[in-house]
Amino acid sequence: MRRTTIGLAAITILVLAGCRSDAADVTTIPTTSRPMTDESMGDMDDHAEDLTFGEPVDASQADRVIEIAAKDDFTFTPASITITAGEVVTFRVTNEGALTHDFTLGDAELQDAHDLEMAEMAGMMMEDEPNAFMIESGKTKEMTWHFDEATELLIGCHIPGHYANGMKATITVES
Ligand SMILES: [Cu+2]
Repeated sequence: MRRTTIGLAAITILVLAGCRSDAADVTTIPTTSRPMTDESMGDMDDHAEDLTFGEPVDASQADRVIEIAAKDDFTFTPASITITAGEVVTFRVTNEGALTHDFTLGDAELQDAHDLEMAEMAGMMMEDEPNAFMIESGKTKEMTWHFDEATELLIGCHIPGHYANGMKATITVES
């Protein structure tokens, strides 16, 4: 019970404060690259409750890998991706620019909300979340996601100014 209470409190802080790293100190949000303990899975489930477009899963379950490049001209390459509902996809994202970029998976509403939060943080580094991470210049990070139903999603970069400059890619999940 105690862990559940702490988890809910952490989620509330995250929702109110966006991606503040001090909130993440309360409950470390796991990435798919970390080992899955019962506790980290529980926390991931708590946080993923708000996400309506599938769920993060372990990289070993991936049906395929999609390589994505993030660049300083505010583009993701490829700019559009088609996925079939039910697929598990690993996004392998390489920052080919000199700037830090962000990779956030979500629908348009989530992207808009996240962009406001990141603007308020004025470029602070944030902890990885199940559906979002920051990537430093030259680095590669992975996210593995189970897409469970047909929908229209976006990948967005929310380093202040980048999303407004068009740093996004579309994901069409077909039935
Ligand atoms: Cu960017």
